[in-house]
Amino acid sequence: MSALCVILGDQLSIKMSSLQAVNKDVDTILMAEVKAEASYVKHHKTKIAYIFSAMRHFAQQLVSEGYNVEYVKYNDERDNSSIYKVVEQIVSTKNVTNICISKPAEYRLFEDVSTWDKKLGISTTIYPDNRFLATEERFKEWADGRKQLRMEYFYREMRKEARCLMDGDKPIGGKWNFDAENREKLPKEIKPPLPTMFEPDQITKDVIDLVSVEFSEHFGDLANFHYAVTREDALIVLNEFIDQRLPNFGQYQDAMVQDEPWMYHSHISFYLNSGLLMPLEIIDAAEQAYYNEKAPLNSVEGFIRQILGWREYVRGFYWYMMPGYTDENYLQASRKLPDFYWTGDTSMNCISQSVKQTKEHAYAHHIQRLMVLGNFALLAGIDPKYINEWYLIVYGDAYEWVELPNVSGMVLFADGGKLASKPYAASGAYIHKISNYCEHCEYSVTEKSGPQACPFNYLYWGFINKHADKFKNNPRMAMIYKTMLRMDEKKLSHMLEDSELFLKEL
Ligand code: FAD
Ligand code: DLZ
Ligand code: SF4
Repeated sequence: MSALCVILGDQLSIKMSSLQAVNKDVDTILMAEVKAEASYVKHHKTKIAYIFSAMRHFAQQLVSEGYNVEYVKYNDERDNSSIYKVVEQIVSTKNVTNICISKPAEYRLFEDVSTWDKKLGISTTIYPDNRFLATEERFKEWADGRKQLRMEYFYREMRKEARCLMDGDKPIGGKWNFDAENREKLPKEIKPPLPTMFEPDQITKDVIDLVSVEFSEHFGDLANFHYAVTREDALIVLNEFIDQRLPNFGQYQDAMVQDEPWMYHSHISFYLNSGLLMPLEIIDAAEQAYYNEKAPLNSVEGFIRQILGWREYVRGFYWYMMPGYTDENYLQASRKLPDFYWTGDTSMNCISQSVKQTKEHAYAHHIQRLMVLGNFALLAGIDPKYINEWYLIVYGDAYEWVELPNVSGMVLFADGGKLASKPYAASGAYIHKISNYCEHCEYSVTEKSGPQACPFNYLYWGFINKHADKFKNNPRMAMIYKTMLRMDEKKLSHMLEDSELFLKEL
């Protein structure tokens, strides 16, 4: 008996369910850099470099722990067009009696792996993906029969089950959610700390050279690659976040500042989504910081909610809705993606900042993704298929299980409200309230129409007007429609005209 255990590029944890079944004496671990995974979308160069380098480092760790590892590099001679192709070759040349793998995180690859045992004629065991706290069955049990799925209620159950920030059966502090305290602009005199950065070692340098040649056509820069590529270094990032940023995380969670990509966010999503870090250890570290009086409750609760709440919720939601969720387009948006999503060349400073930082780091923080880039796509009616592809390409933490619900559900309202109760549409005033981008912009955020007016202002009312039939009866949108009805007719028609003209020229 000898098993072939396949470890995918986002399963880089010694605790992976598939590895628990491995007998080091006889079994082989397969890891492979393959064309299909590296190019099913044209991933940001930094994302590929990160995954390949983290894979190579993890393979080294496995070898040092006594595992028998077969590692296929991108430019090896053999056919590495897909994971299946590599597995097929090994099965045909070695005495493999069965295959094991943890469930791939994306539906596309899961569907493929599900056909392996038939195609190869040997048993393939798919173990549950244990990089999450809630199983798919747990989510389904919670979701089945509910009129509405909402993160907040799922999160409360997760808090109770994980016994996290609980005082008996009540939430610590008497509330489940402290967001009301979490919406401040960053004062001018405060400068966020620099993120934790690592000098690339030889493995990373080799990979960067490979990516520069093989993926030269892909979006993004590589010059500033500074990410952790081992669990050891990812833990340094986590610890520095807990010490230096978590205390301010809540307060400035929504804030955006000119030329400050990192703010008080944790920058752990690359590591969490590829297995270098596991969710419970992060949640425990944050909770401990609260008990040790190193960070206030509004920050700790707000941060834990992102992981125990949002991350678990979107992942459960993805598997609950797939397949089919990729085709949702409730608002029938059909516009192509404007070029400035790739170049950042636009006079809208908030967009230019967010795109240029994305290009440089394969990272933008949540509010840039949601309220700038996402909000614009929603207001402008960009087709979900183009904007989903864009988000999947440009972020180093992007996998369909997390990208798709955030984009189609949270940002575009393409699912008609299955994930969120209302669209996150906002005018320039919102961006102005939480950032200093407008101070550096050619447009005027206070002007509502005319050549100097901030495009978000008239696009917002164009959007509200266009979708009145869909939203006017939504209780959370009622105020907006009342405001529109009370608006001076001339003022409204100028904004609607500007909106139409802008979209025509886009
Ligand atoms: P922090 O702000 O420090 O948050 C801590 C952690 O919480 C994150 O690392 C992440 O694991 C989790 N988290 C926070 N918000 C969410 C959320 N909405 N959904 C799931 N997990 C969350 N996150 C991804 O990991 N991959 C994506 O492809 C992705 N695409 C997004 C697309 C859009 C349109 C939006 C609005 C959000 C998206 N997010 C995505 C969620 C969020 O923006 C990122 O997780 C976050 O910016 C990563 O940076 P950070 O580690 O500094 O996060
Ligand atoms: C993202 C990615 C990339 C760029 N390359 C590889 C690869 O060469 N080999 C591999 O095993 N995994 C890679 N991955 C991660 C997979 O795409 C990921 O496992 C699936 O999308 C499931 O989440
Ligand atoms: Fe963005 Fe409008 Fe502010 Fe310019 S004025 S930065 S376009 S919100």
